[in-house]
Amino acid sequence: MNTQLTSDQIEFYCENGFLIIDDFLIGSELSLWQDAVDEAVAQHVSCPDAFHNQKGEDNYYKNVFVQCVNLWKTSEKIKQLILDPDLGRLAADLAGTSGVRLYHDHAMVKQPWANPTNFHVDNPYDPFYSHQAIMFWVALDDATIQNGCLYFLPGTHKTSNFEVGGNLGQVGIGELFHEYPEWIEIEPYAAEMKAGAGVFISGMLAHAAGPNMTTHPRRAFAMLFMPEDAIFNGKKSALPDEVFAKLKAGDMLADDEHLPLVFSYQGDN
Ligand SMILES: O=C(O)CCC(=O)C(=O)O
Ligand SMILES: [Fe+2]
Repeated sequence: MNTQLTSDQIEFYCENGFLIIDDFLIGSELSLWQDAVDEAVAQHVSCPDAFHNQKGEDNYYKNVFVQCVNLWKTSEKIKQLILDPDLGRLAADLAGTSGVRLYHDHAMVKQPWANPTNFHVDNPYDPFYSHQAIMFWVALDDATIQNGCLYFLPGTHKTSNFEVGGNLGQVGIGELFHEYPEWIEIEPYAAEMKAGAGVFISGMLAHAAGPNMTTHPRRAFAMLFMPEDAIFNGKKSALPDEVFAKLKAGDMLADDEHLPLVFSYQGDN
């Protein structure tokens, strides 16, 4: 894993709200990640209690992607790969925070002929509000214009708010622009990425993905990190039931079992 950062890269992230690390996985690491995620996804979709978005009523959203959440809890291999302090340090350095917890992971598989992922902002859906929320999205297949690569609206992390996140259902790719008309002229950045590349995305950045117009799945695996001092805002979102049950708005999100501390400058790692 390439976990080095230059000051230019940090500056790019602060300015644009995303940063692509082209050569994140090195050599045989890519097949290790692909195999671990394939195995965990196969196990997950066959488990009736596991959360994935194929269960909902909304046929359009069902066909945006297959999303499997918290694979680190069922796959020892994924746990080993992602609860990595070097990765956590990268996220903390880019987000400008003293440490990060894993909020959740998710595999995002865009099947052949999948619908586009509408423009949206992630953090308004999270159980904490923060400009330091950051996601790391790793391409497990080449992500191309044809199979549904990500698109970013550079700089929108500076003007988005915590109230409006957008909608991934059948409202239209650009529905978010009704809420943020000032973004309408911002040219989207098409993030074509080779398998093994990763991209850090601010939780406040507007992003989307195209449809998959190929006969092969577009696999990606993402980790959502939250600052170590994140405060619960009352939303359950993807929090496990037992964590949510114990919380009241204003509490610190510091459950070491379910929201593990991946890296902290204040701790021992
Ligand atoms: O992979 C995709 O199509 C969208 C990913 C995304 O929006 C997310 O993980 O927050
Ligand atoms: Fe997103």
